[in-house]
Amino acid sequence: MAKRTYITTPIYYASGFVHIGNTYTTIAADAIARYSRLMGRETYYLTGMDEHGLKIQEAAEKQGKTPQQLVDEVADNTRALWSHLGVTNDGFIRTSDIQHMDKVAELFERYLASDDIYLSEYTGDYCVACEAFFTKTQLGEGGTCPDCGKPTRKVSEQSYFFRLKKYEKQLLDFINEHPDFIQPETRRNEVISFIESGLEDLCISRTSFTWGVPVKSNPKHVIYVWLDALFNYITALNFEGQDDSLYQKFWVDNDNIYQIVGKDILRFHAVYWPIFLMAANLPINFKLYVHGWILMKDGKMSKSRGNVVYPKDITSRYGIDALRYYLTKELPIGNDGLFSYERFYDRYNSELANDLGNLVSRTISMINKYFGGKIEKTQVRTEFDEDFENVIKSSVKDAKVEYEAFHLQTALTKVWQIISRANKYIDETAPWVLAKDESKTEELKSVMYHLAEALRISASLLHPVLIETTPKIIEYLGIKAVTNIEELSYGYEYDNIVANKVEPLFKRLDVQKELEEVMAPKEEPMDFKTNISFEEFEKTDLRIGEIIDCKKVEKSDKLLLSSVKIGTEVRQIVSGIATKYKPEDLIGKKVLVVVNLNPAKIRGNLSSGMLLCAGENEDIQLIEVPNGKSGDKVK
Ligand code: ME8
Repeated sequence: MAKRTYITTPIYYASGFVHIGNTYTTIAADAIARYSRLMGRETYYLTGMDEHGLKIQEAAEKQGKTPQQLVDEVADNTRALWSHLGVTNDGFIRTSDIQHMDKVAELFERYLASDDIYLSEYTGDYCVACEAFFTKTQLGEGGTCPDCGKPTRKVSEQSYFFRLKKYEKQLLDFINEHPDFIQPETRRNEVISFIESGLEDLCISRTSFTWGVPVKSNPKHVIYVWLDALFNYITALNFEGQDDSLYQKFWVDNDNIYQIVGKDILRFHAVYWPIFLMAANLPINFKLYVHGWILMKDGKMSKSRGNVVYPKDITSRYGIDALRYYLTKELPIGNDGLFSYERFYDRYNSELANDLGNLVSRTISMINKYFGGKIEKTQVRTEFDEDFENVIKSSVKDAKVEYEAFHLQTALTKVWQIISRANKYIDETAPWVLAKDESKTEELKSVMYHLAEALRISASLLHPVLIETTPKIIEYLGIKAVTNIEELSYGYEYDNIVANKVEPLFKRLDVQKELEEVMAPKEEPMDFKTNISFEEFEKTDLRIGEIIDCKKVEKSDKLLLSSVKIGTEVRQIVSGIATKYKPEDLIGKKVLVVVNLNPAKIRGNLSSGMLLCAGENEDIQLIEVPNGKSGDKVK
């Protein structure tokens, strides 16, 4: 098949901002995409957002937003973050894209027609955090979710079901015939035993909330968020669209497809996804690469534990490459890794500042000092040169094999063999001693040449991960940017002068000082939105309104439904402020209202405007204008 690569990350829930865990997957996939392009392969890298489901509907309600407002905000934020981190995704799919939703709705009807989906009654337990159904036997202690440990909810409603059971044997056969379908092996074995324990038909629609893709032929049902989400991998390629060339090229006529997922969503990708494809007669050429978790010292990262680290916490102090390096170096194949600032500083100082940074600055300054910046090949060899060359050559080969297999940690280790060997080579050859003896000039030349080669080759291989540092190394060497590493052979002919001055690539950190500053209570950086023009601001119609009636929204802990008098008009407005305010406390208050927002339905109630508040959750404060006149404009 053709030389091309399709690489995907999971699409992240748009219920909140992504943290360094999701960032791991995105950066790791980016490294593969960049590697693949450097290997001369046509590459398509897809990431995106999972925007439907109860989890997002409830998160929006909690913040007094419509789900669409929330997902727009999170998608904008995430897109900007990926761009800040240098992520080279070609596509960014959002499941609220109409073209995606239409295709999912159509596929559902096809499954109905082929009798892969049938209507029945569901009674069971549902975990909103994982958007997953569980049978009694699967539940954890006290009816909790076996995956995340949170309480589940009893659900009893009419539902559509997908005939998973029917495909049990076909899936097992497929996995047995394709030994590299799920990697690493331990995950493959988990999947096999899960299937062998027997599949149950999957509840594939919900009627108790509305934020999702409605079933065309029965719109009171919304399609289960995982059926909706999994198809992103092909709707993003314009599957069955007018021009489906991307789909044909990257999904059909391609056997180099990396679907990268965390171990938490293995079952969805290794069982449901291939079965959905089998039932629709669509090709399964992909391989699943399953990685572990980045854990914190106190376990899983979670908002409730207050231990979440966001990418900008790191990049704002230490730069993008330090984060990209730490994350890719941290996760061993098949296991979990750890994030702690102590470990981060340790790696930063020893691997980036010492091993790599010092090698670069020592080498460039020696080439300047001894040869006026010129790097020359020579016939004379030192006794260490042969071993040195061999280490480089075999490390190049090995690093490439590891990259191909998505073993990023090992790929970096292989490159570090070159870096460590080069540092040792400096000690062995002692260039400062050779420099004192004129008869050793040719040997010294050879040493400089070999060190330059070590730098050029390491920088080329580190390109997929260290995106800001490696171009600097190449620039210091004074050679052309690296655009291809297919033929990365020893023996480059340098006909240039190296940079005459080198800035340290990574400044050594004072660990104690850093820890004190990082652990000090944080002032949140002001996350201002981008500027708008005065005309754009003027489009917002802000008025003073008086709350004349208020009650709780049924079956919701967070929402209040207010009648607000704005001049001569009375508007009904839903706000997510019930955790802070009782309805009776609000009556008579004069508040600020945005009156020209498009009306939205929140929990079945039409909301025609928005009450302005400051703060969030328990700290939320309505903005009051006690002496204002109802209906007055606010400018
Ligand atoms: O599961 N360490 O989205 P999600 C490493 N929407 N990786 C981590 C991580 C951690 N601590 N935390 C998260 C969903 N991840 C669904 C996916 S796909 C059709 C739908 C990464 O926002 C890891 O890749 O919960 C994990 O699988 C993914 O983020 C889960 O992201």
